[in-house]
Amino acid sequence: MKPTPNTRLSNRALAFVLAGGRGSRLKELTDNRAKPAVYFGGKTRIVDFALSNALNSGIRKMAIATQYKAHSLIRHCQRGWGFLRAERNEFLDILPASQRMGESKWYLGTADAVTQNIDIIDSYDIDYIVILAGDHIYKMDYEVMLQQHVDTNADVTIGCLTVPRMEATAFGVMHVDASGQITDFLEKPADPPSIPGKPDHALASMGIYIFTWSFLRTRLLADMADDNSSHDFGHDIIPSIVKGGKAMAHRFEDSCVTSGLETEPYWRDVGTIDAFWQANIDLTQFTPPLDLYDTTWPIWTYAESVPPAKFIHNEDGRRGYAVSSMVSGNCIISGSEVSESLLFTGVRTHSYAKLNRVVALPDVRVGRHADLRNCVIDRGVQIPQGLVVGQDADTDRANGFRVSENGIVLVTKAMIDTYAAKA
Ligand code: ADQ
Ligand code: ADP
Repeated sequence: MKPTPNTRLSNRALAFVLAGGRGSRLKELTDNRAKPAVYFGGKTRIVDFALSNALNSGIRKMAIATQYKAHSLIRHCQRGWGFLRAERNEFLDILPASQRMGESKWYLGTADAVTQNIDIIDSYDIDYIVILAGDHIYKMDYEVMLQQHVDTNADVTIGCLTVPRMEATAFGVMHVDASGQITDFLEKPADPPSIPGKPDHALASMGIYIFTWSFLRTRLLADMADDNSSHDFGHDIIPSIVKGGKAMAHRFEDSCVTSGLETEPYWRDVGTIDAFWQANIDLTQFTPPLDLYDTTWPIWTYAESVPPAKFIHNEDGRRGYAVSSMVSGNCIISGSEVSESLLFTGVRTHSYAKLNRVVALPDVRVGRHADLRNCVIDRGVQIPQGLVVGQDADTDRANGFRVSENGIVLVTKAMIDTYAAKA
């Protein structure tokens, strides 16, 4: 019998992750790190979702374009993704903005981040490029989308999902015909057009694009020479292909990965403090909307080798416990109550402290008798003894903490330093 050649399209594709944006709506959480490097879900960082999706889809060649506050992102990628082996033709190439093709020091827009690396991408010898944002939480099989791209002979295939119409102002919004071809594309419209027959919903771009590399390459060179272009996929490249080429919509429902636990397709842009807090707290629910325990679609990350979480009585017999919570390795819950909270690696809570609906990033220390509710505590913050957070917004603001629109409190190291200096 004749052997069958490997026809998986993912073998001939590059995943190109855009990770250079500022993500300023996450406020002080992105003061020192890019949004894709922000922690999520107890062990992982946001960028691990796009990279894991690529790996789980069978894509072995990956590149990540970085620029803004890239240090911890680069360190994370080097440590966590170093297991890819160049000799097996698998890699994650880190591409900081560095004046390769054009004159500019920075990537001007998302398309420019690809253009400036054309020579490097050529050297990868790939047929397809899967452009991804490094800042969304979801599980998706890109092989399914690649197959659609090839089957429909599209110039570009764009991942899309249905969102409430009023939220669509933050997205590229499209109209499609019966065949799925995009007939109109508006980047972040003030008054988003709705889906025919669904007045309260719009079809939004997920910022995921698949191109045949030779096609995109030609387009990018033309775009580079266009002084009127902002060199951005959403503003320039996509609208021009919709007008003069074949742009196809790919529905997220067709390729989203579920373990069976998720009741609907899960995709989140955790771009605000409120969205970030909610998506993390949601994971502690009895039936969470996103299954992180799905062994068929693991989310890969850099994991330190640490001892297990520990729960202990204090000397007075006060119990240390956590309920409806996720507690990572190297946490010690000593004589304190933790509920509906998510604790990242290495969090320590001391006697008589109470944590309710708290997202505590790695290495947080919570002093005795502290009472924390509805808050996000940044990495390494030492909460002083007896501090109360999340009960009165005016007090929290007076203490120098940030209170979000929905009343979620953000506490960072700099804020605690200022607070401690005043006390
Ligand atoms: P936005 O998310 O607003 O809209 P953008 O700010 O361009 O678009 O960010 C997309 C991704 O590119 C992010 O991961 C960001 O970090 C990165 N990025 C931004 N500027 C960059 C640069 N100069 N160099 C490298 N990387 C950069 C986009 C689309 C919309 C779509 C939404 C979906 O434009 O049409 O609906 O994504 O979230
Ligand atoms: P409290 O929570 O009462 O303020 P501690 O922080 O001193 O008290 O911790 C109480 C217990 O936590 C210790 O007796 C020990 O069992 C455990 N513990 C604290 N730090 C460590 C550590 N680095 N490694 C292992 N166990 C520890």
